[in-house]
Amino acid sequence: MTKFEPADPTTHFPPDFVWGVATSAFQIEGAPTEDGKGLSIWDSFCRQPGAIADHSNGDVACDHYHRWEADLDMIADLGVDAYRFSVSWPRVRPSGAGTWNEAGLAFYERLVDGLLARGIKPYLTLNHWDLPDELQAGGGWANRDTVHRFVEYAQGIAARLGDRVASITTHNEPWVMAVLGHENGVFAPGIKNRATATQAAHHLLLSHGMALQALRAQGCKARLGLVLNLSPMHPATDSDADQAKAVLEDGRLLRWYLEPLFKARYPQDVLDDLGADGPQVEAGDLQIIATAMDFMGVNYYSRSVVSAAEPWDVHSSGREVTDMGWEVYPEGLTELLVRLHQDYAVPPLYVTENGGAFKDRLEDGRIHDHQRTDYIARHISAVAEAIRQGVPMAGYMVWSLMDNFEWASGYEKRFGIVHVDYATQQRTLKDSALWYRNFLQQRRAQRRQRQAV
Ligand code: IFM
Repeated sequence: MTKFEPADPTTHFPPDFVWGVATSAFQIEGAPTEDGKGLSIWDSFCRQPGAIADHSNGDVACDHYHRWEADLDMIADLGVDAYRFSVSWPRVRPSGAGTWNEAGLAFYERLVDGLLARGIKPYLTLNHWDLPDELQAGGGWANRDTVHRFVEYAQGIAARLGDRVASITTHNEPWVMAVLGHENGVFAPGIKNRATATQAAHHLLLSHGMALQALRAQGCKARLGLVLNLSPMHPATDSDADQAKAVLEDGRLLRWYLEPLFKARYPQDVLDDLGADGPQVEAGDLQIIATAMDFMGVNYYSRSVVSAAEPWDVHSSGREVTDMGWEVYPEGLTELLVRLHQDYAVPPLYVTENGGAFKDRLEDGRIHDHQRTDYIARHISAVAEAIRQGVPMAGYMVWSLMDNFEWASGYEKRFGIVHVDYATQQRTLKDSALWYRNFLQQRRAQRRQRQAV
């Protein structure tokens, strides 16, 4: 049973508010070399001993490359307005440069047309982390050339699909690619160097701004934006040390991206902290990064609690946590959205990812995932509260449509509202999916009633 009743779906959300579900290419597609696809940095990273908790890889994942039609029927059955997915860059341009792969392009064309035929808006992401491996051999995101290869890729996809997709997101979560991929080395490409990470972050932002300008110049009709992973940073205590640490961490996760995007500058406190590890920025880069977006996506899962001494132990705090060990903290989503609205000239905002990994049990063909349902309902209410406080919210998307390859955690963590049996590839709607479908049905019914009065 849901512990927390969500906000009234009709009164709190604008009529054109978009409800969706989200996935990404590497996490669901499989078929890593089929029909001419090239390898990505994640294909290679999975082969590094110890990189993935359960020693798995994306070779099969949810086999979506072969099951896409049934998956689209399943999405339509949920009654959502939109499906957020990503294009695999090495599937459409195997080396990241040079020849395009027609079979790969045709796959995404079928996917987009299939969504439209089912009345679902396609929300396309260009880069959800699976950089072509050959570009990594040349330095990847740390090399400024990759910026230009990305712009070419964006132009090619927009020329092919830009007339049919509702939106194009350049990058999903640049912080994750830069910091987890290049500083901590726990994600592909597995580099551990802070200066490399900072340079990669700058090139990701630069390529975003350049792509926006290039796509607008070619007359792309889709709405253009970027998706950031953001969390409020709370000091563990009132001590000066904890508060100072929280400000710096806020700089590294939030302001490092928000300040260049909306104020054409990097935050000085973070630059000071980076010292010689700061990025090489050429004249004009920051103005390009600050190119106006049509929308921005926020991926929210939890807050961060920061301590200058010991890392804060969420488990001994008594707070509810997900299977990822992330605190369930819906009020942080309202806090974050209100802050974005107050501190920056943000365009319409989407929550482009929100959801929880929990240990699911299949019982008599059902998955009673009350915690996930509760998590989603409470976060939807947090969005409603942000709207009430004046934040220009445009949509909300559950992460994820279905269980999938959760990066370094492999298949051990399940985020889906649809259960995937990886042995048989059978999909089963969890109770959270049934709840979401019912919530959306109610919203439609109530809207019809109001219109009739
Ligand atoms: O699975 C990921 C997704 O690819 C990016 N955002 C966070 C999710 C959960 O970890």
